[in-house]
Amino acid sequence: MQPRSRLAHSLPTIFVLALSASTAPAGIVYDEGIDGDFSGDRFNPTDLVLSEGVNLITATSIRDDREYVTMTIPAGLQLDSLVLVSYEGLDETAFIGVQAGDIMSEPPSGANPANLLGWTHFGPGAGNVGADILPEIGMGFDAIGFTPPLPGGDYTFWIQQTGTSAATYTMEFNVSPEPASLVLLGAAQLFLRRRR
Ligand SMILES: [Ca+2]
Repeated sequence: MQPRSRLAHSLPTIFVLALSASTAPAGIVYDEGIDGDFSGDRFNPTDLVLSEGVNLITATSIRDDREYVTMTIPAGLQLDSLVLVSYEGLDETAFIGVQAGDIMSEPPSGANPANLLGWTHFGPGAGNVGADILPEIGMGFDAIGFTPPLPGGDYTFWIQQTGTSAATYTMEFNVSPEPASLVLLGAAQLFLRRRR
């Protein structure tokens, strides 16, 4: 009788584990090797809608292959962190910038950082492989600047390796619901605005 009762006890545990695995939030996965090259047109970026959970992109950039990607963070969600998961390439430093909205107004050369929300360098040369680079982006020199998390909205990223050695990188965009207090505050403001 002993083995049978042990099985009976373990069944609910297995069920709960299976349930939590199937409902674990997960976001988009975009791999240039499978899904095609990201747009190189800053006025017509690739559009990705991030979901709650881990959103992964893998891309390769080299001189004249720039990546322009508009990340839409749906209302009620926020971008908590942007982790540089991996970086491969002989040129160990690449660039990432971000602007609010669905285009990148700034040209590849002669960009005005004052029009960017932020920017930073990334890769082994910048010493941030494995790190959350979102705070660094928010502190980009001469940019508008921000402190994470980034709230819901459209953000256009400009990512590039300007050197002649290709860089392949994977980045993780971690998205979670905005704290309930902020959602309630937003709802209260909307209510007050409508009453005026
Ligand atoms: Ca590319």
